[in-house]
Amino acid sequence: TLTMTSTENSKLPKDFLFGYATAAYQIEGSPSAGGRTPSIWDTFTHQAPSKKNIADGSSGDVATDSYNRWKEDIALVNSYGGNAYRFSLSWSRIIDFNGPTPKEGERDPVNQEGIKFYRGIIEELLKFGITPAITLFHWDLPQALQDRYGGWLNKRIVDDYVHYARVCFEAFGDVVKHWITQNEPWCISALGYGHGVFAPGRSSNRDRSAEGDSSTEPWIAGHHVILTHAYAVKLYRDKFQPTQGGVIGITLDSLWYIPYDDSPENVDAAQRALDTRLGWFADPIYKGHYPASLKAMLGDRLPEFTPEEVAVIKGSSDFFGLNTYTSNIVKAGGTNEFNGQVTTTFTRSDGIQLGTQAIVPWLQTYAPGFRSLLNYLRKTYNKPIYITENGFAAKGDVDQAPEQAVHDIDRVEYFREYTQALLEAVNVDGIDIRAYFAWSLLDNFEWADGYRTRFGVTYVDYETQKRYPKDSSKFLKQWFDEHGQ
Ligand code: GBH
Repeated sequence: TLTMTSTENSKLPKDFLFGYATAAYQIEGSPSAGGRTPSIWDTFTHQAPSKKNIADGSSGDVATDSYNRWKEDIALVNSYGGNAYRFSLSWSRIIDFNGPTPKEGERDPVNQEGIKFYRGIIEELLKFGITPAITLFHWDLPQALQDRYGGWLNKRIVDDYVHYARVCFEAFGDVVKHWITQNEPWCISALGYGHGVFAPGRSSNRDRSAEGDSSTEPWIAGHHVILTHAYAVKLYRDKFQPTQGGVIGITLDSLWYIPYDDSPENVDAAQRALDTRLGWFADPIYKGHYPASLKAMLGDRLPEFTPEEVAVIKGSSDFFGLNTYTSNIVKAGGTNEFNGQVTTTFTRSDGIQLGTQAIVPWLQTYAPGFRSLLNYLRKTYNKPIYITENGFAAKGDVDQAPEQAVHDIDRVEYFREYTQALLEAVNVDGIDIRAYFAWSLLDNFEWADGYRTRFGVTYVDYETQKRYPKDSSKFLKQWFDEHGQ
């Protein structure tokens, strides 16, 4: 592999967006403030502790209290050299679900307090010259929509989602020029409806959930996520893009998959893993159809798009939004359909670990896989790439006083290697990459893991809500100072 030697060759493109990412439910807290109604994550986190939905029994009720401390958070983005901030909007703050189910042809009203809240954040960002990149949906589905018709399992969600998107484009589109419709549909579908470890926690395989049919529901939920994305994009392109001039697309999550050895079955298995994690959503959106391997695995359990829907879905993303954290080594065999019926490991055929282990079992540092994935995306989908999340949960983060925890050596090492791979992807491989957001601005509510797993470049003391910049924030600032232009 080529590596770079000269520094002139290691610049990022002009207008590159560099910054930090968060998501509403993971940071805001204040679940009943300003007319907000519950989301499925409020419900899921508040279910009986015996269900063990959340490892430490916690919830996002307080989180990093960013509903009140958002000014301080934005000042952090600025002090860490960010010229962009990716955050998500809470659907349950923006649309008012306090009233009765609307009659046919009517919609739930807009909650002006929610609009005001996010308008404040956006204007504060603009004061600092920080570009807002908005995720419309990062998993916190309004509970009302779950109760009315089963949320993602019902196609009625398309109208509700498009209504919500329209309200956001109208309220913020004069100043917001970067829109992400959906965050990681694989997680919504496979973890919410397959493994049942994320809200709404439906699974036929999971002992603590009696409800749900994991052989069909994840594929239906995923199908509807694609449709909501595509119809919101159509609305934006028809009614807003011509005057507002922004870009809109989707964020998918993927790992890089490395065959265990060069046997044809393991090479095939790695491709199938990629088809299932990434192609499930990327192929319809960028090519207009599901991957053949997914169809072969699922038969008529995989829903079909009508020709009119295909026309809306195909090409419905202005960019490729990528969240990526790690790589897996893949062997053929296994029953888990959500990873393409393969088995995955971090242990190479020579017995050596792929990289440095994070505190979570699913994550090891392996930057060459990041560069390979970027090359695969260019080859397969050929769109400008926005890296909307990338980060690490270091072992040293836990059970330490903040003064020690801020020296996050493993996270600095992770970012050093991944940002170097990014520079090589841009300058050596010539890939069109336009954004990089580190996950995350702050330690925050890490979904089913609760608060013990910390992904922040800022340490948060959950007793005092005091923020402490970690060494990784200094590393990233310096990196962008050096390579941005
Ligand atoms: C991202 O998901 C999310 O967008 C973000 O909100 C989150 O905080 C961040 O990652 C860090 O995790 O796959 O069953 O072993 C990344 C994909 C999906 C990886 C859930 C970890 C754990 C459960 N993540 N997965 S499982």
